Amino acid sequence: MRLWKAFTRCEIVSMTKFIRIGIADKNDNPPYFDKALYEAEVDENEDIQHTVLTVTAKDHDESSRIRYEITSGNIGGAFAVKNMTGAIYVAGALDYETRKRYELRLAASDNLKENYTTVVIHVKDVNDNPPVFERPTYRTQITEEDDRNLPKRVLQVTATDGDKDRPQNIVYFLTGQGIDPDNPANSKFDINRTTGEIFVLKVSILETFHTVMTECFSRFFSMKHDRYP
Ligand SMILES: [Ca+2]
Ligand SMILES: [Ca+2]
Ligand SMILES: [Ca+2]
Ligand SMILES: [Ca+2]
Repeated sequence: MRLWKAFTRCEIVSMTKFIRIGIADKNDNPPYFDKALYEAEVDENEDIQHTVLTVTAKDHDESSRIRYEITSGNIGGAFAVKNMTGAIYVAGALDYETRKRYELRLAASDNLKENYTTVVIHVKDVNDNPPVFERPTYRTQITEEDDRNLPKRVLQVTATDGDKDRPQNIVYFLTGQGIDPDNPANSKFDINRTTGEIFVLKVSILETFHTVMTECFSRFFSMKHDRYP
């Protein structure tokens, strides 16, 4: 009896030890892309730094930090990728008339293993070229006294446009001396807006402009516009 009491009064310190068993996430899975091919479009006049698309790779290893890199197809350094996020952005001047399509090879790496995908970027045409006359200067001569059969066709000008894949709807018009845009009936010359044919309407001005006109004729139609902006 005495022994039992002694035992219950005794303070028994119990110690429990926890042993933490961790499983380290080994980097044994390569990163992977959802698709083997991604496609995107970008206007040819898009600003530098504009993000075209973001391609994200996944990885079964929680600890894997994925980095992205363009490995081929980036002709002229037109694009770049943010290596932490996979955001592909415009890095150089694009020009639809020079190159309409880029096929980039994009790598995702977890420092040990890597995987690849293809990113096709289509450059979209923008009306970014002004029409250009086939000749910088057009010259013609008109007989001063010849006032028969007016209006008289004296010249035809032709312009072409570097935006070859869009309608070549070029509109011609005249500006300068002898042209009254507010009241065309007062103009000395007229031009066919679609064909570029130029007509003399009034011959009386020739006394004044005969010599000047041959030198400055091209200035009369130095302004030109596309019909489609
Ligand atoms: Ca991994
Ligand atoms: Ca262009
Ligand atoms: Ca263009
Ligand atoms: Ca154009």
